[in-house]
Amino acid sequence: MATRARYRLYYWPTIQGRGELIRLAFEDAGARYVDVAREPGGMKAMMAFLGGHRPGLTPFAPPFVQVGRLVIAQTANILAFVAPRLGLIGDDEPSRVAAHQLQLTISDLVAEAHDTHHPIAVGLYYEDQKQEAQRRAADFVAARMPKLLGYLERVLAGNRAGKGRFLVGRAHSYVDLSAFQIMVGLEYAFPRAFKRLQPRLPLLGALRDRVAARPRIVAYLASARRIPFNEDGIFRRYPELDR
Ligand SMILES: N[C@@H](CCC(=O)N[C@@H](CS)C(=O)NCC(=O)O)C(=O)O
Repeated sequence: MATRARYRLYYWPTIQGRGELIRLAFEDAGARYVDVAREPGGMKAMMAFLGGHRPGLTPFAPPFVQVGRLVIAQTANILAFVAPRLGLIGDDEPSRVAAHQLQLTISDLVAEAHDTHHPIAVGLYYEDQKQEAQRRAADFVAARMPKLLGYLERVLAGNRAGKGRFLVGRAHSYVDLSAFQIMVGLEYAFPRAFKRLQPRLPLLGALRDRVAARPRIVAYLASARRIPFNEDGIFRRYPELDR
C-alpha cells in the first residue's frame, strides 16, 4: 500500500533507462511521486544535486530519489529502501535480502545490456564503437542473455512457495516489476534473439504477462508517463547487433 510520503525521482527525462525500474515501483504501488526532471526547471534541480549543491549525500549518477531529507542513489539501493514503504516486498529479512540479491543481478544484466552498444566508453557515441559493439553484442545474445534470463527462470521454477509465479516468496514484489522491464526491454532491443530464447523462458514470460495485466501497470503503460523505448536509453534497437 502506498504511504503518504511524497517521493521525488530524479532521472533523465527522455529515456526509460534505469529510472524506469523506480517508476514502475511507484506506479504499481500508486505512490505519490514527482518525476522531477520532466517538470519545468527539473533538469536544473537534478544537476544541482549531482553538482553537490544540495543537502544530503551527493549522488554520482541518476536515478536518485529524495524522500524527506534523504537523497538515495543506486537503483537497487533505492528499491530496497522504498519497496517496504510501498508494500512491494515482505516484512521478513529473508525476503528482503533475496529481493536485493536478485535486484543486484538485474542491475548486472542492465549494465551488460548497456555495454552492447557502449562496449568501450560511456562518453563516446555508439557510432564511434560500432565494431566493438558488434563483438560485444554477439556474445551477449549468444551467451550472457540466455545465462542471465535462464537464471531468473530457474529462480522462478525453484520458488515452490510461490508456485513459480513470483521471484521472491509467495507474493508480487518490486523484483517482479524489474523482471517485467528487462523482458520487454530485451525483446525491444534484440527481437530476433529474444524470439529464439523465449520458448526456454515459460515462467518468466508468464510473469511478464501477469505484470503487464496489473491494473495500475496497464494504466501507466497506456499513459504519457511511460516514455517509449528509443535509441538513447539502455535497451536500443540496432538490428546489426541482433544477429
Ligand atoms: N549503478 C548505478 C548506475 C547509474 C548510471 O549509470 N546512471 C546513468 C544513467 S542510467 C548515468 O546517468 N550515468 C552517468 C555517468 O555514469 O557518468 C545504478 O544502478 O543506478
